[in-house]
Amino acid sequence: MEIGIIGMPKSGKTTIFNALTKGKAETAAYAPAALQPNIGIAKVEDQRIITLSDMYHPKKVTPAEVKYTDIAIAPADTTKEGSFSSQFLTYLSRINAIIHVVRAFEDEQIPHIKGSVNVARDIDSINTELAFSDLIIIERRLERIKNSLKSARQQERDLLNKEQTLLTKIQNALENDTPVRELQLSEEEHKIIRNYSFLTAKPLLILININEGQLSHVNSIESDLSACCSGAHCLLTALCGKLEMELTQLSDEEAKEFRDGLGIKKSALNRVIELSYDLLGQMSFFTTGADEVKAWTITKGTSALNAAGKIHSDIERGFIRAEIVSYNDLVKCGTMAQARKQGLLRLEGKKYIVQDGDIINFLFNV
Ligand SMILES: Nc1nc2c(ncn2[C@@H]2O[C@H](COP(=O)(O)OP(=O)(O)OP(=O)(O)O)[C@@H](O)[C@H]2O)c(=O)[nH]1
Ligand SMILES: [Mg+2]
Repeated sequence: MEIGIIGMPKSGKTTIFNALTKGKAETAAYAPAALQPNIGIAKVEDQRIITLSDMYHPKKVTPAEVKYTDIAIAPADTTKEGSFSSQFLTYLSRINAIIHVVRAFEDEQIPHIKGSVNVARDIDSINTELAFSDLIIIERRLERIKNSLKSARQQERDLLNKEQTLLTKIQNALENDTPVRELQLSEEEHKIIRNYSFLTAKPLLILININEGQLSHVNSIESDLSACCSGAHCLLTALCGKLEMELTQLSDEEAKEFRDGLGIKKSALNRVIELSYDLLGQMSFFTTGADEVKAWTITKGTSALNAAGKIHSDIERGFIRAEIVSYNDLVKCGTMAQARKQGLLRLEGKKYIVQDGDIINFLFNV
């Protein structure tokens, strides 16, 4: 699972990428962007894994991770509509979710490609580009369906008709500024369009990149812009990219002191990482022991059998049962032995749907 960070030139994408992944990719006020994407991993800070480590004192602690790609848009691509390069579109079609970094910081030293800072305009402009790309795909496909219908047999004709109706519905929605992610589609409809990887179908996190001076009214900035973001698969939050990147250079303690001084309660970065995780429909289960406490990332709705396969194919192949206790139950009991005593350690079969925070011991035989 991978999240692409996109946005207007010089909006602070690489700065935020560095902050998220503790990376050191080059950021620049004037130099043209490097068109090679930056790729990095962020660790999900999860209180649960800290608590479990305090319980088990393992040799190794492995938190969940999110992968980010920072992809610059060539400046030429943002001057007129429909001009995202095909290379850029190919990158976008591969990623699972989009973070759109929007510049809200004023800085005379850093020219904005459109001559001024205007958050709503920039959100709109990228949304339009993404929709434009989807519309082109639809137009081409509809044209091809029309041709195929001339000679198609009955069975094929039915399928083509279905697809034509669906694509026309999506086309109308896009023309009325409704992205695919907001449409209520049936399972079957999702299947029909899966291979098109529509860009407006991808979950979207809009990240407003503000200046330090704007931190005190971050809540009103977010609520003023809430109309730019609707539906379950779109989120919006504001952070100061430059400050967050600088804070990653400090020790955790120093960073906390600094945040406290500025009245920032929680690391904005952790919030972004958590939101990314959520946006991707991901959740964690844990394995615990004296050697390692580890968070495993799975998609919501994963069965115990598939979760076992995530750890090792042998465990999936030889799956007998899963011993499971929920995180909250374990914490309430204090130890695994106590949880067992109180009957809170359950035995579940292959089809059990793993829940967020389940602590699992797989029993298997190979
Ligand atoms: N004042 C201020 N400057 C920022 C902020 N975030 C980024 N910058 C500066 O803006 C310039 C561009 O930042 P980058 O992170 O390189 O932006 P980018 O979107 O990756 O730029 P391209 O890859 O060239 O499109 C750098 O000089 C950053 O230091 C911010 O929150 N406040
Ligand atoms: Mg960059």
